[in-house]
Amino acid sequence: MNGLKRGALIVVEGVDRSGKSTQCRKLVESLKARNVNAALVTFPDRTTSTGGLIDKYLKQETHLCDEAIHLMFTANRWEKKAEMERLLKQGVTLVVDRYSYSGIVYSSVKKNMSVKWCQEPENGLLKPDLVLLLVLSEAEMVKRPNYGSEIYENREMQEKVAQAFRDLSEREKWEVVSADGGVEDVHKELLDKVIKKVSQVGTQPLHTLNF
Ligand code: NYM
Ligand code: MG
Repeated sequence: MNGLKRGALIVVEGVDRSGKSTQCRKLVESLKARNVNAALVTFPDRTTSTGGLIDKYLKQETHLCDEAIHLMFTANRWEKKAEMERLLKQGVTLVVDRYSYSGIVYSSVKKNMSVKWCQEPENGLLKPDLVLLLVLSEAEMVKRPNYGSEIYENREMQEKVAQAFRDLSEREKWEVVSADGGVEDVHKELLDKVIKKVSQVGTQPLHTLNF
């Protein structure tokens, strides 16, 4: 890599309303303030052609069968792979708000698609250097009842998703961070882990997902 240090691929996962988007924005700001070249990536990216369809599906303005929408979410990540790889190799650390794990978890809790089936099309995408899972306690989940009107935003689905994320985090040995605390406390804990990772990956090769 000509001595140039690459950026780190950092993924933040969790249920809806766990504070991911706020935390991802703050991570990018804090990294930049420390002169770490960083950028935010959000999935689904609703601005691309697949993203437009995903947006309509989530808002329940169009119907797609479970298998088709699963593959749309995956295609939405494939569309961004080359650009993400280019940025990482240029030394930009990417903070990613949801990734393949959201894809696998939200789809596989529907029961008609196995985890194995859901994982398959994710293979070959860039492998994160660090996955941070934001978890809400049962008590805190009850305090945040104001889901929006998108398709998966209901208690039953979110509880299944939360459990599936916990199972995956144990298998994959992720960093699990409580999202119950105040925004600044959660931010501090995340930033600490991210900064450590950024300093470690410099000359390490990028890998791809291989479930
Ligand atoms: N979602 C997100 C999926 O079902 N599969 C995926 O691959 C991704 C990236 O989209 N309820 C779901 C989870 C969310 C919804 O995401 C919209 P967000 O981060 O709430 O905008
Ligand atoms: Mg949401």
